[in-house]
Amino acid sequence: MHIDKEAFKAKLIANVRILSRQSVETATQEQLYEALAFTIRDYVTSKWLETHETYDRTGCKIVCYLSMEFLMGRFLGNAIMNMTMFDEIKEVIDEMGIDYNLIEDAERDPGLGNGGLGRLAACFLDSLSTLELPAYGCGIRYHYGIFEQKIVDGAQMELPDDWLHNGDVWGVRRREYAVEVKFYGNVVREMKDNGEYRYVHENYQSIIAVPYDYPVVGYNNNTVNTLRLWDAEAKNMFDLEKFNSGDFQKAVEEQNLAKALTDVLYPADEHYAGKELRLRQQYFFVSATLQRVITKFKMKFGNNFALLPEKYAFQLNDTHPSIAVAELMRILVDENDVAWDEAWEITKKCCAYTNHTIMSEALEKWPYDLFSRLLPRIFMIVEEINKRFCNMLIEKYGHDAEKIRRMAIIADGQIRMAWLAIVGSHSVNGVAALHTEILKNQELKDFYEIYPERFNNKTNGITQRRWLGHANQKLAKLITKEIGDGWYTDLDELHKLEPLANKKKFREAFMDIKRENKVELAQYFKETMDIDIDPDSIFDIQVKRLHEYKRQLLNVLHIMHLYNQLKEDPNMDMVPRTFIFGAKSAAGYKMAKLIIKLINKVADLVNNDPSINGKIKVVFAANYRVSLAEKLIPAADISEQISTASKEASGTGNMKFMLNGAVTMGTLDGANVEIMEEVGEDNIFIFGMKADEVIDQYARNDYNPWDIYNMDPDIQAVLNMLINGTLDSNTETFKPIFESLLNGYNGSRADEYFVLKDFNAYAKAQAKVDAVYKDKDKWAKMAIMNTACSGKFSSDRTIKEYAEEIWGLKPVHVEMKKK
Ligand code: 26V
Repeated sequence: MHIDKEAFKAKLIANVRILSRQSVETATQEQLYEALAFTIRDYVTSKWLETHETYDRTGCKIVCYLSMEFLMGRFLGNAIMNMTMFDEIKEVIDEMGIDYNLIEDAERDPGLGNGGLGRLAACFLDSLSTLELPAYGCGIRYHYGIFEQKIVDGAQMELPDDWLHNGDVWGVRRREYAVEVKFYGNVVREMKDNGEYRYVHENYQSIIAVPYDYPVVGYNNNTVNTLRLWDAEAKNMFDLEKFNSGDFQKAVEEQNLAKALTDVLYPADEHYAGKELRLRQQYFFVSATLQRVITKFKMKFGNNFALLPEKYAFQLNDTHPSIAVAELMRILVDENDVAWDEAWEITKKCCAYTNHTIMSEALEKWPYDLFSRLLPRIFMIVEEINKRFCNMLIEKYGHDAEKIRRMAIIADGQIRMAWLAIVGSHSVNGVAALHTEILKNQELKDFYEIYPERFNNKTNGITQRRWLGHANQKLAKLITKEIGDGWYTDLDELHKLEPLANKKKFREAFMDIKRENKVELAQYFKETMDIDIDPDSIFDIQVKRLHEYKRQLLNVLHIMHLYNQLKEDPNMDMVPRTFIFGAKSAAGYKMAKLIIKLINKVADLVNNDPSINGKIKVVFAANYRVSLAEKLIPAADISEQISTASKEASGTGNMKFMLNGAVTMGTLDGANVEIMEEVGEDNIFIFGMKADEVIDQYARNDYNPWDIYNMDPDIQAVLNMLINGTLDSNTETFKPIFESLLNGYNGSRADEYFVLKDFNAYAKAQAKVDAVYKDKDKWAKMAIMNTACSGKFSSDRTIKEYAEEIWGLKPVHVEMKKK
């Protein structure tokens, strides 16, 4: 988009003045950031208004992506890029003598998500806007996002993430769309005029849900969709009516209910704890979203609810918003007199469910009494859904009581949210081909048997705009110079780079950029941690949430093994390697925290031992988050994707690394399988057990890691370091890791994730990396092939599949009215 540079400059100067009473010369970086953001927001708003006018005028279908998490990353740079204003704005900023990068760096990450699931939601919104697909992201405006991580004496400390501290430049509070959400109380039955019954919720406590809208700017078009995040507010300081009628207690309770509700994101991914506050959060944003949708629907289309599935689709991001199934039924049946059967058909047509994990710890199962107390009417509706579903099962499998017990939505005093989501949706999808197969054949086998037509795969993707266009501007420029800028909206264009892998000049240019990115990262580590790393070493990076199944432990045990080898033979021939980790652990996940400590203690040992001649370095990059990922990923040579096969649903970091020319070291798990298909076996390092082997081995239950320990002196030496004082003078510190690998810990099986079983295969694959890297040309070709073959992993491809195969959603072009 072309801008009038002088007008822009004048606006920016004026905004610095208005917002901070400063001049450009005296303003702080934060103040300059705020002023620039406001200036950009002005341009965004014209498109935003036009987009919604177009949606209203055409009455087009809209998808609501319901998610507890949106890990958006910084807005400013992304908005500027997507508005295609970057070059001009950069010029203006340079002319004004301001350092553009420092301004971008002044924006705090809105960390409203834990990891993959939340970041996927953000990539999807970017693609939806870029593809001109009408969409809302619907979620919660947490006052505190994912905690800020500090490392103190090797251990993780959690600090609150006060991301709203300097205000909220991008959010627009929309008091006019506030809705009331009701909790607790009781339900009474009333006779309607026609002799039927209606259920009425009484004596409830209310919370007001107030939406804040954030713009989601499409790339090089006029579409600006909305991320709508709901905040909780108390109904009244003192609800006077209740106060006067003597219910002081309740007025105060409502105050308290509102206060905590949207305070903080639950920071434990893949671990369900059954906390009431979380269920409150879920119902709160789902109910607010659906109430608002139905109100708007009725304004446009009256009470013709049969039309609802043609106008709205609700995508459930995991089971977290699956209560939508029951809430939509409530709104249709109780509030709008739609008959049950008709409402049920509408609900199923509107809802679709995505599964993001097979880790059983993550399955949400709410205790019956907690659920029925908090949401008495919703509970009745779930009971009715369950009754009808079980009746259907009895008709089908009358003889098989065990199966019916397994499949019931309510059983063993619990409500199984995944089952509710499956039964109430027309689509159930996994997030990578392997994952979907495991769902169909193992985890959700019973449901696949009765609803085969509902199951489908949607392999995840990432947005190339943020993860190449913004994160790796040098590479983006080089690629555009060679093949044009079509890849911004059609990532398959990158295939045009394949023949260039054979051109020496291109290989040099490509690897020069990789080296520059490595130098920049090395500088960042020097400044923030005062550590020296060699940009000519192999940058081997594993960044993701810390979880045992992701096997950061395998990586660090291998580093200890390398260290032992170097101690034996300091002249061992190897390319120097820098191992970089970034990972947050759930605060209460002891083993994960201990693994963080282990990584840091190994870093202390290795980095401070002059006898190994700096051949290996270990860096734990604290507070891993989207903005840090944007610095790390472009500098990677090796991308570690080493989860126990069958456990990682997809992974999306793997795709970001591939796009940026890193070579994957991985197991055949999640989307790694498809990455190998795209890039070819020669351009990836694959090792270890296959998914079916893991599943079989687990079923046989005859694995004994002691056999490995006893037979393999290298592994024995490494494990002994955990308990012999090498890493920590207190020999008890890492004992739980030793125990978990050999005997099982806290009820888990010995080496539950097959770290020792895969160790040798991993070490061998790592040795191969070393050998291949020595051949500079060969490595460059591999790196280029990874970028060139990453087209499939654009979230644009993923979103097109959702739009066509699940939502029935068509693009709507937004035209700007002439001024
Ligand atoms: C579960 C829970 C349980 C209660 C506490 C808070 C909380 C937060 C998140 C979750 C579910 C996490 C599931 C998840 O993030 N799955 C990841 O989804 C990615 C996108 O599909 C996928 O690439 C990763 O492989 C998968 O682990």
